[in-house]
Amino acid sequence: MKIRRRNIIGLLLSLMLLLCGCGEEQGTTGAIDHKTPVNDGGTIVVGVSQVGSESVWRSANSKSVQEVFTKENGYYLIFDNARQKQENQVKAIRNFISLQVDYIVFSPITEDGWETVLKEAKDAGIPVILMDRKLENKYDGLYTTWVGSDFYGEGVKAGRWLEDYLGDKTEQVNMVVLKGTKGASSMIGRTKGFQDVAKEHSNWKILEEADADYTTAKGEEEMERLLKTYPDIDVLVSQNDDMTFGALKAISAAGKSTGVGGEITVISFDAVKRALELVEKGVINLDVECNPNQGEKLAEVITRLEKKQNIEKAYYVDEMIFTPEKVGLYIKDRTY
Ligand code: GYE
Repeated sequence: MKIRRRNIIGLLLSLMLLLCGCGEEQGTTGAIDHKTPVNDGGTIVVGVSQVGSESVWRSANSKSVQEVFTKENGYYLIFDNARQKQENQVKAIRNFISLQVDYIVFSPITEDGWETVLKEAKDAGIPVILMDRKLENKYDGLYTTWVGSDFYGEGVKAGRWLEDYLGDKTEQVNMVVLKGTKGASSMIGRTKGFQDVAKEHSNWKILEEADADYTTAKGEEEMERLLKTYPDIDVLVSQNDDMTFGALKAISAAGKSTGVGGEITVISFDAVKRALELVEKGVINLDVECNPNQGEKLAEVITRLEKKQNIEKAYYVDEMIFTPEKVGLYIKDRTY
């Protein structure tokens, strides 16, 4: 039988002590059932620190992890929802370290601000696997590997599609960008990727890039403000579907139309089912897919680490783009 750092019963006891009083409000203890006695037959204990539940994408990402790190698959999952607060993520990671989990998986809300806690994990000898968002390069020695999307590439895809869509149009094209969470690698990559294509076109004018934190409420609020500030918006680039849903509400409240044949061309990211349905209806012109199904890859990486096999520093998930012409083929199979 495999010797783990700590047997699971001891872990449960510590966990109860540590988390006692936190309760569901803190969003901790996702997959823990304190009442079930667990026998450690080589169970792999994984602590997952999730950013929050700010978007449909995020919920799908959490589900993908929870579906794979199950008792049946030989895992014991401690899942923590940080509710969009970096300090909650730091706290969760510290808990995982005290519990001597076998692996820490976490989606860093921002690219920076992890120095101390990641050093603590390293000193404790616990491998850290990043999920979804990345860290600044200076952290390269403090995590084992990363599983996620090519955010810069997603931004470029949006730009290249728009290039194609606008054809040889030479008049000025006015754009606004709704950006995701400040400091998040997905926001940084998508912004830069799109900007780099925009720079190649002297007639593309980015009027403003507004922070909207990946939420529907902020998307609506910011879009309402942008519409009042700039009466002539031609293109909206919204860095996730949730912000797009809010923005579409604001646009229709302002009496404007979007999508195919509409006044404002809409580019969105994530490609969740509800957004794909809007692509099919021609309300959204383009949705750049971001794949939240990262659980399987994470488990594969852990299996490799368990077998002491080589692993890469980064694993990219597959992604595509959706336009009204071909989206119909994909909608029914979309589970999120
Ligand atoms: O696009 C957004 C989520 O980091 C890729 O975070 C992720 C983004 C995703 O809240 O919907």
